[in-house]
Amino acid sequence: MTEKFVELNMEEGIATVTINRQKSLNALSQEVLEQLGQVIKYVGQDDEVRVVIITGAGSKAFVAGADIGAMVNMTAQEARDYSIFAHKVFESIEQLPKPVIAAVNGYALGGGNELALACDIRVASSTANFGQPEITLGIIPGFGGTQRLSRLVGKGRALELILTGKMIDAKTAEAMGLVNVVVPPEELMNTAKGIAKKIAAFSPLSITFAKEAVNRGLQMTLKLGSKYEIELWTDCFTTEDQDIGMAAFLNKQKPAFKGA
Ligand code: DAK
Repeated sequence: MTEKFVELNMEEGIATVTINRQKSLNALSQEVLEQLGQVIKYVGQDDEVRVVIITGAGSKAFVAGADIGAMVNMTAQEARDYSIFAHKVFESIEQLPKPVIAAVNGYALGGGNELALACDIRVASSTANFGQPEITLGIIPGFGGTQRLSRLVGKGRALELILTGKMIDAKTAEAMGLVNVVVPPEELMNTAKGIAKKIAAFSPLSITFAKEAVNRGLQMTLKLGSKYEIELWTDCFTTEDQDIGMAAFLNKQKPAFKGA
């Protein structure tokens, strides 16, 4: 029987996905990636799920990278296939019509940092460390790091991390915009869940539109992105939730969004 490396826990509309392969610091083998892809597909289709949190098991690592043992003897073709597959899984996270929060509990290196980058918001434990150490292995980031890191923190900072392979602590990651917030380890999951609950109370439709406008807009010129925003903003006015939200404000009440 295949070992289970990705666990799913549902609570009040929040799906917590835990990568659990602690003997290798939760490194991303093909099996882990496959299971992660399946779980992301599942939570995407489950209407009960409003927000997803991805974390790593244990206190040491979020994900310490792609599995070096599995890559050591790869041919170029196998490496290409592995990278294409990982890109598909990470794109499914980025394009999920629900927000995804990375709760980074420890090392987020290589593919681990790239996984956090594919999420929408990153909350980190003060004990977490970040880096793209691929250069030390004679390769480059291959799960989206050269693209998403530079878009998030800027070209200079991204290249500094990618070209030196150095590790940075959580506070440094926060200062460069790689991480949204840093908290003590014991507060990590509660902080991530607090953000998730806040988001889950809003209209899932406007949440989806907002995520899509930002993510797809970043692939476009400002002019085309602005046009795309106009379309999605217009779509908001076809929803019941827009009526509910604005009427509640005017009546000084709390809105009870329906997701319709
Ligand atoms: N893969 C496999 N095993 C790993 C691992 C990894 N990435 N990271 C850690 N482990 C394993 C260690 O080998 C060790 O196993 P045992 O010796 O106990 O059997 C166990 O986890 C505990 O690790 P350590 O003993 O090393 O623990 P320490 O506290 O001393 O050090 C560390 C923690 C995170 C600093 C260290 O383990 C470390 O430097 N790990 C490697 C981090 C790293 O370089 N990560 C980047 C991986 S490369 C591609 C697409 C994408 C990528 C590559 C190619 N294609 C185009 C195909 C992405 C690549 C990466 O992510």
